[in-house]
Amino acid sequence: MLARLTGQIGDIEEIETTVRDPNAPVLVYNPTGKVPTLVLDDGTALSESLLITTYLEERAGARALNGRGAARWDALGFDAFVTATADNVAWMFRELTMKEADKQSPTFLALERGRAQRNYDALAAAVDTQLGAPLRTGHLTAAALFAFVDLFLDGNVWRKDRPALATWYERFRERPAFQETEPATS
Ligand SMILES: N[C@@H](CCC(=O)N[C@@H](CS)C(=O)NCC(=O)O)C(=O)O
Repeated sequence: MLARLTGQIGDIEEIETTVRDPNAPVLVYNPTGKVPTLVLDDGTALSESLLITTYLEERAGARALNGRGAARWDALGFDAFVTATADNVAWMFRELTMKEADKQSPTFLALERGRAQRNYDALAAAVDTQLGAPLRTGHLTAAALFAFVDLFLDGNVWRKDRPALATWYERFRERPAFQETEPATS
């Protein structure tokens, strides 16, 4: 999304890959097998979304979203919070999908569900602050988080009692950059 929104997508070759697969094409570049991975012209492989978006932001120059100085740190701090929320949700997803029901840890799931609810509350409060501000990278991360929860978990878990947050996401989904990168539903 960021490459599209900052006019850099034409400079990037997009390569489809599988994940959690010993033959995944991404393993040629990144031993973790994680997506996204951004490979630079000199072969340097960047892993972790926040690092990749920080690189693209620097490369975008005047088209960068996060501003400069204190505004940039505010935007990056918010993005890092949303990124951590997405990582926590991904742990929960793995516990639920990669273990038999009787092997799952109720303690772990209760802790992660509590953490997710706190973070969704903070995101709902941010509709009037960071999410309400001009477009910045944390908005992209939040939209990706909600798309993931809707697709793989239960969208009601973050929408319930948070109508302004749900409306924020519906508006974001109208962006072509979101629609062109939306995860496949089948
Ligand atoms: N913290 C990472 C998370 C990346 C991540 O977990 N991506 C998933 C997307 S499906 C993945 O590549 N999973 C493959 C695996 O767990 O082996 C980021 O922000 O880039």
